Amino acid sequence: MPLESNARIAKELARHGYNAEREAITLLASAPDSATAVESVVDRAPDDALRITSDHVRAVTNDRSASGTGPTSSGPDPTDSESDSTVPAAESTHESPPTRNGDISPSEATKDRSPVETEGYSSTLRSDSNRNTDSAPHHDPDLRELEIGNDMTGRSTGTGEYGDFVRTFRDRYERLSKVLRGRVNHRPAEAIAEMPGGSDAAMIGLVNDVRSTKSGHWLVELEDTTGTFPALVMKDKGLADLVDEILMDECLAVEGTLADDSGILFADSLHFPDVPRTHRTGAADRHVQAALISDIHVGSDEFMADAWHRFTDWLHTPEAEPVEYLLLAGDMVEGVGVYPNQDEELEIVDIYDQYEAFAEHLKEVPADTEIVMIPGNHDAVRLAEPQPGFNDEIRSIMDVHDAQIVSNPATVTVEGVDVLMYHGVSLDEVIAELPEEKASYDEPHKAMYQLLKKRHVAPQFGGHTRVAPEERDYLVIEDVPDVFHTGHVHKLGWGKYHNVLAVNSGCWQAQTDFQKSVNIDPDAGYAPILDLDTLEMTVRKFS
Ligand code: D5M
Ligand code: FE
Ligand code: ZN
Repeated sequence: MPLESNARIAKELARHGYNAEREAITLLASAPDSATAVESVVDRAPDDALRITSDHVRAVTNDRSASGTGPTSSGPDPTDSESDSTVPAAESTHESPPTRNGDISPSEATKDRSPVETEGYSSTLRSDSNRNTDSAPHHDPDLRELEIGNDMTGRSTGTGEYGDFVRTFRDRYERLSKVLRGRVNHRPAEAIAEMPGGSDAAMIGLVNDVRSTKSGHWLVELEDTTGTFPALVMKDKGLADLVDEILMDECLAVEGTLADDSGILFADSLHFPDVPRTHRTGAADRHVQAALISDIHVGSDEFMADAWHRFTDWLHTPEAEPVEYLLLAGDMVEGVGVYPNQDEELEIVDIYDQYEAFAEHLKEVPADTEIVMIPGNHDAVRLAEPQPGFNDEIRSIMDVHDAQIVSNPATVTVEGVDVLMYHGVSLDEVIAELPEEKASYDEPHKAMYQLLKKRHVAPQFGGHTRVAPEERDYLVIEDVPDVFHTGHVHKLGWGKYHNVLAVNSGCWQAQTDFQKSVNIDPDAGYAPILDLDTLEMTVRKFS
């Protein structure tokens, strides 16, 4: 069996513990005798090399004259045969142009059309890699730009004391009220109570309480740094739709008229911090792409290894050449003790072994891919958000790829495109609390719109989403991102909200028993591919 594909060569090198540059693999694939070339490279790579570079390959191939032509059938690898049956047969060299999705409406994205633009890959790998040997654009690391923002790894100061909570909420209030200040002429709660009855007044505060009254109106109590003040939203004001969206502890502005005794504000309007409709997005100044994925769940019985291999195989094809970035939004491994009875569905029971296995899977990704990852609720870091980007022990296990490992949430600016990465635990809460049409598992991106509207990734405190107090509220969305990337709910969905592309990236884990019991049908084995120059998306299916 020849080593006839780039992907197979990558896998073979990974089996020997090596990562490889894409160019190195292309060179190996085009060697007259790929199998022998791979063997020689492995034999002769320096002991301390973690990745095979094109120089390593040239050192070997230049030693040998081009004595043979065409692929040879030597170098069988019995351990490698498993993946054969899972790779779609390569039948034609025709590459269908990926369909682009521009302004995708949310319903189009997940309901009215299949989200899948291209199935697997369709190119004949061997001939493509030959053809590409000379023309393959070299990845020039100098063209890359990747900057991390809002990373709190190593900066946790909270001790869980009362004062820490006060500081976090003050910071939330400060930064989000700033967003609202230009829109309403607000006064502190204390001052509003002193204003004459019947005055027009506005307040910005964190939602302290929201409940409906017997007569069908709503009482919304806001809190600022001076105190609390109640607002009454009458049912005939046409604000029901907005009231439906209110979550506890989020920052909100209310405008209205004070009652005669100045004890309550009759609301005329409600304002969320929101994203301006005029938000202008950044763009890369060359054609380059990022794969946005999450929820790999290595270690679970349901981890879809075959789909993962197909994905990483594809990354080695010429078609995936522009995919220079891989953004991973958490749940790298299945973890242990995350949910009741989870141990019954574990293939790997030790958390460190799970990360070792994950690292092996990561090695299949081309070595020159820039990787950024944040943790999720299944990962081995504290559950409370913001979650720091792993301890040194776990980092060293995952350190096969020079990945940037940062906190959840964090922002990544990739060649001018600001991507907000957040695992997404609060999406469960948004979906549970808001009406179906505003947020559902079938349209996870709509729940993401709500977080953008609130300019906070996890507004509610004390509920399903654990929040850790810190010196500042790292969960505030201070700067409007161009792309918002989450996972967690294991559903694929994307769409644009005020020019911001929201993408929930599905998973690599088939349906678990729990998911079956609650009718969650996961979208597993998809990779959304984002054009960083146009912000258009293509979703590829590997399952
Ligand atoms: O969660 C994947 C999705 O499934 C997310 O929406 C939560 C939900 N989920 C999964 N297992 C459970 C249990 N046992 N209880 C409650 N909700 C659950 P992930 O955390 O990525 O596995
Ligand atoms: Fe998950
Ligand atoms: Zn999760």
